[in-house]
Amino acid sequence: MRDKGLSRKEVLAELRKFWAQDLRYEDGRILCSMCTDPHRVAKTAHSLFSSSNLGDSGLFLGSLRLEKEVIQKLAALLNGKGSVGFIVSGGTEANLLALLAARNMANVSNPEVVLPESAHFSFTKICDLMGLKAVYASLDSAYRVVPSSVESCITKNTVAVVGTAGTAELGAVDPIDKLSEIALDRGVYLHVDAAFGGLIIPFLRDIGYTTADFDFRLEGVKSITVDPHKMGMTTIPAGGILFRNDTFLDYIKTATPYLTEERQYTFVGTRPGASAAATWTVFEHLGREGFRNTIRRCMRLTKFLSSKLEALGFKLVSQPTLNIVAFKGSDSKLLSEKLRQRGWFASYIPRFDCIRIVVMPHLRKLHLMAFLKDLSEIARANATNAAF
Ligand code: 0PR
Repeated sequence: MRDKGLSRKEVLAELRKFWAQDLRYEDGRILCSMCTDPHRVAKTAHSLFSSSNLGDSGLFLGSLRLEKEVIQKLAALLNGKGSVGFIVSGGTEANLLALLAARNMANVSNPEVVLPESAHFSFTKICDLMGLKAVYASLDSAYRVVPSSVESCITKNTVAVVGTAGTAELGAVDPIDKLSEIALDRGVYLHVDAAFGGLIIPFLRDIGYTTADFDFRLEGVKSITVDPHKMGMTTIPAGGILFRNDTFLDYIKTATPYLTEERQYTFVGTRPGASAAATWTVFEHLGREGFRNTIRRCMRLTKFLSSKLEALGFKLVSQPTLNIVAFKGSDSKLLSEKLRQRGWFASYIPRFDCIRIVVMPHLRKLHLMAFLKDLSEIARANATNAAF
């Protein structure tokens, strides 16, 4: 640290140099992210609550109320009448809290968790951290977990089954209704990772798409991850964990004897009230109507992109269920590198040897048209060496 500080003007000028090196969502080059430019009202709310710490919530009662209201709104969206939960650092922490509750409830000596092969990598971290053995169930031709495979993975050591409503790689939605039946039948905890899909699927139904149940309407579902910092258009960090009811909280609580609250339920101690405030503000400002409109637009663009890609001769890995398009060229890895050279950040997904584009709210049709133009130029330029 320098001995004598810079003036406000000087330091901010220095800071802007770093800022200039970051990509901007609004430039439309970020095609690989599940985060997006937060809504303007979220940024305002975030800065207003920048000093609030929900880790000592007795000091920040307004923030605590905002968190409770946000959780109630999410619970209503996910049909959870008595649901309780927290705004946490992200999907990783939310999934961690769910498996912590499940493991502590089951209290077996060699705990195992049944995961779809498509489960997010956060579960790898969680299993490592918690000493859980991951047992992987296979996928069907649409990349959804096969219920009979899940069933055959369950043993007396299984503490939880996980299903995903909107996989990170393809946006696939597992048959949660079937998993719920299995979980009830075998007396196993079912957690749904709807980090991405949880703020999409409820609105898809409203705008005329047919979607299967994935939420607390299904008896077997004990907890759901749903992240406002993904399709909730709020500021980072804002993950969400919801439990079916408050009995689950007993299994994740930690005594905090000298704080204004006697216990904490989250993994992170000091945690931003700004996350709850920003999320509350977006929800109140946009309402269901605003979410429906945003999702309608993202889905239209998803359709536009996927049909243009097919017309260019690329193969879709699967028909998009959510606003994620995954496609293959004959050398997808090389193609993604060529795209990067032209300033496009699309993910290369090794598991499916494909390129993934997440059609987030910051993307406009003109961005996708520019992307398609570059893509077809790359494909044409390389047609002679049959790389694409
Ligand atoms: N579960 C699912 C289904 C997810 O998609 C993700 C993240 C998580 C859990 C973990 O959430 P956190 O990252 O909030 O802890 N999915 C994105 C992904 O892996 C995260 C992401 C976001 C990646 C923005 C890149 C990026 O630019 O693709």
